[in-house]
Amino acid sequence: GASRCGAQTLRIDASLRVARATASPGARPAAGATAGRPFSVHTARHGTDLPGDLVRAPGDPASGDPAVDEAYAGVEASLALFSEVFGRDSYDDRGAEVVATVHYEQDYDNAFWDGTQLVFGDGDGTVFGRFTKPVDVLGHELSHAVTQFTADLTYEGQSGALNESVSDVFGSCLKQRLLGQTADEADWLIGEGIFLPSVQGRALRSMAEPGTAYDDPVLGKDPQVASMDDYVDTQDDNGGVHTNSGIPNKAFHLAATAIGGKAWEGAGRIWYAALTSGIAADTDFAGFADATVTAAGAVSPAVAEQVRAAWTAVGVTG
Ligand code: ASN
Ligand code: ZN
Repeated sequence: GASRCGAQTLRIDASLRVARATASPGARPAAGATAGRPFSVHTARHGTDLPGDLVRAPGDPASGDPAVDEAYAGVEASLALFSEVFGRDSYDDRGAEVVATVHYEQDYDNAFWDGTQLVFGDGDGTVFGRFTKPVDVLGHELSHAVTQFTADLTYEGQSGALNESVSDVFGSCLKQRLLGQTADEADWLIGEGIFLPSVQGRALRSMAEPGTAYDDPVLGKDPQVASMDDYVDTQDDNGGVHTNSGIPNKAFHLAATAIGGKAWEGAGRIWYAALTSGIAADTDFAGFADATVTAAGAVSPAVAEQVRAAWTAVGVTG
C-alpha cells in the first residue's frame, strides 16, 4: 500500500542562513557523544549500510546530487523550524547531530527515522520518485525523532496515529513556513510531487480533506479517514496509524484555519506544547485533544475554544 510519508521548491531564505551560521560546529561546546555537526548527509550508494559515506556537511557547497542537496536543505530547514519557532535544539533538545542517508537500497519506496538517523529511498521510478523531493516528508521523518525524544507515542492504534499525525503537522508547518503561506493559503498536502506522472494523485495525504489525496488504478484510493465515525479498526499498519492519522490531521487543519494566520506560529506552537507537556506514551486522541486545549488556554480562552471545536468537529470530543 501507499501508506508512506511525502513537491515544491525549497526557498532557503536569509533567516535560515543565519540559523546555520549560529549553529555552526564551533558554536557549541562538545556536550556528549551526539553533539557534533548540526547535521550531515550521507549516501548508502544503493546499499543498506548506514550511515554510508559522508557527502555534505554544513558549509559545504551544493553537491550537484539532487537527493543529497534536497536532504541537506530539508534537514537544515527542519532544524530551523524547531529552533526558531519552537525553541528546540535539534531532536533531543541538546543539539544532537541529525544524520541523514540518501540513495538507500534500489528502487526503495519509503523514507524513515530508524531510531537513530533519517533514511531516504530514491523511489521505484514508476510510481514514486525521490523521497527527498517533498520537504514536508523530510520534516515528517525528523519529527518522528522529536516525538521519540518527547512523548514517545507508542506506534500502535490511537497513540500511533497521533505519532503519525504530529509528524504530518510539523512537516506541513515546515512546508507552509518555507512557502510563506498562511493557513488559508496552504494546500495542506503531504508529499506533493512524490508521485510520478503516471499516478492519478496529488500527494500522499491531504490534511484538509483526508481520503482525497489520490485515487489510482494501481495504488487504489487514499484510505485516510477524517472523523471518528469512520475510524478504521485493523491489524494492518500498526492498527491503521497512517489511516486514522487523518482524524487528528483534520483537527489540526480546522484549528489552524480557525485561529488564522501562519499555522506554525499559532496551532503549530500549541501542538508542539501539547507534545512536550508530559503526556504519556499511550495517550489517545481524547487525551491529546485535552493537552492541546490546555496548551491553547495559555494563549487565550478564545483560542482554547477554537481548538476544542476542531476536535469536536472530527468526533473526538463531545
Ligand atoms: N515513511 C513511513 C513513516 O514515517 C515509514 C514508517 O516508519 N512507517 O511513517
Ligand atoms: Zn511517519
